[in-house]
Amino acid sequence: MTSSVFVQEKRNEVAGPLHRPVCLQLKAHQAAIAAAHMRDMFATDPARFERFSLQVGELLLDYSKNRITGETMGLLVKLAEEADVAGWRERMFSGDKINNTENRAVLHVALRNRSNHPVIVDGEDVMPKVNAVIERLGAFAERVRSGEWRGYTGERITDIVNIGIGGSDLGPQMVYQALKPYRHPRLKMHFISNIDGAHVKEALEALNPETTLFIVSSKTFTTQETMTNAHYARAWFLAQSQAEKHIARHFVAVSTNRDAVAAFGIDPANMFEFWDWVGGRYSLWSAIGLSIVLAVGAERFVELLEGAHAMDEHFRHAPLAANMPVILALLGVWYNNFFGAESHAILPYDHYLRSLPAYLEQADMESNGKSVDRDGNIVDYPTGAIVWGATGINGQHAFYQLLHQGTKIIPADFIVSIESHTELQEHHDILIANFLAQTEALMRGRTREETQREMGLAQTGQFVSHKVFDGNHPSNAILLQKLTPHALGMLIALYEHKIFVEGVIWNLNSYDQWGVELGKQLASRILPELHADAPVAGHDASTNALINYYRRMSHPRTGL
Ligand code: G6Q
Repeated sequence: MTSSVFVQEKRNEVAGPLHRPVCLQLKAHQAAIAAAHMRDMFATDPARFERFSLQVGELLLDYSKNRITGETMGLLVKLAEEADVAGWRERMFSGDKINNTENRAVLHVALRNRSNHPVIVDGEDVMPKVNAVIERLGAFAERVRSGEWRGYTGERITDIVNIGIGGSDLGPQMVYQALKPYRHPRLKMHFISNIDGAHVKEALEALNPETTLFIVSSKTFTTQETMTNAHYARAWFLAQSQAEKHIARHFVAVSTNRDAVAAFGIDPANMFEFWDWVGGRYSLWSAIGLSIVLAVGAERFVELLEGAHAMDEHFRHAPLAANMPVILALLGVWYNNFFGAESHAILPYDHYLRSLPAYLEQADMESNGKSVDRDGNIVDYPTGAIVWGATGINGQHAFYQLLHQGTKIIPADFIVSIESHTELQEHHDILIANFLAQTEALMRGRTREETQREMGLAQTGQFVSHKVFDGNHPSNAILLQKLTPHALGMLIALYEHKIFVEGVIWNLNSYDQWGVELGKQLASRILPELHADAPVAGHDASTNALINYYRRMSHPRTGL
């Protein structure tokens, strides 16, 4: 049996969550409103903004520039009810093992459970150990920040290098960048993730081993890229310090794997732990956030946790129809499954949020980029969107052409802060004006008549069609009062829960990532073959030829 026949047979067995009666209603409703233009929806409903916007703490979500009506939202909320979003939400918060393929609870919410009510995993309340680690992180960071913690020659620490990848890199790096205005003035952060030697080499070139502290961040402490970079950093450090006893002052670890940390030579007293119920891409709230605590201090880190907790509370208790993460998720499903949208753009109008798109690419696509549902059935409906983006203002001068006049439907989130961290008010006003103009332009477009009138183009010969904007392109606007640790915590948690709700509706396990395994396995097979004596023949013709080409062509460099 070929695999494609197998897929076909499995498909036929599956009814799937997108075959619910409410989905048929949604399908019919989509067909009925597909041709409706948002500019008409606004024209006929002066209260559209009030109806389709929501404030939670210092976050305002305006979702009125979407191709929705009151009926759309009613049906989508019904879909959320039928998918039992409320039940799954409670299962997550109460520590049920909803990550079924790894038999794990999913409790990043416990890491920021500032109200401290017990969260039970395997009969044990995890809150005391969560709180103990937050205390330890804060105490350690304070010693480094105050200058009490010194390097082996008695110098203050000036540079901190986080070595990690994926979830052990993207979250802390994004948050550090976002909270730069709050950073310690004398501590510089560096993040090394890439196995390309250029990354570690370039980063260390500028550093002094006497004043550098390394955080080896790895949940498993077996990740090849991280461990290779960590061993290189260790050798770099020893080349100058000359004594293993000094490692303890310059290397700390964040991991769940105590034995591997000790084997690396890091004093287990300098290991900060977390637990298997924290997924990598949801781990910035855990000890993986040590670089954040070092940069902004324990107090600010707690404010970040408090912000996330505020969003957790909203998500847990607000009715589905007035629940910010649920609304974002339902809109995601609406475009993904009923309009055939393939991607979703994240467009921060905030220099400090420039790494948010990369962070959300992982958070979303590693969670919901799946074609098998939680029960092992192959799905017959689209799941996770392709998430992408960049800072909005730069995008305007680059890829926005396609958003405005391309043939694809690309729902987009526009994110901005009302108060800037700089005093450059003129810059900020221009930024805000562009933020507002873009969502307006995407929604309204510009008709042929308007184009001719506004541009003084009388005839079709003057490329009028090229200058017309169809509009009707959906967007959300998310406004933060200011990019504080609290607001950032809320924003990240908002997206985490959006991803969760979409996963529930698609009946996915959003918390495993089996799709990253095959490549790792093949790479470990190929690695020794790169320098094999005889030509390699065990792969397909392309892979064999490429390995052998590399063997031949890299000889001059390696001297073989
Ligand atoms: C995230 C993934 C993945 C992981 C990295 C690093 O959810 O699991 O990105 O974070 O592979 O893993 P370690 O922390 O174990 O080194």
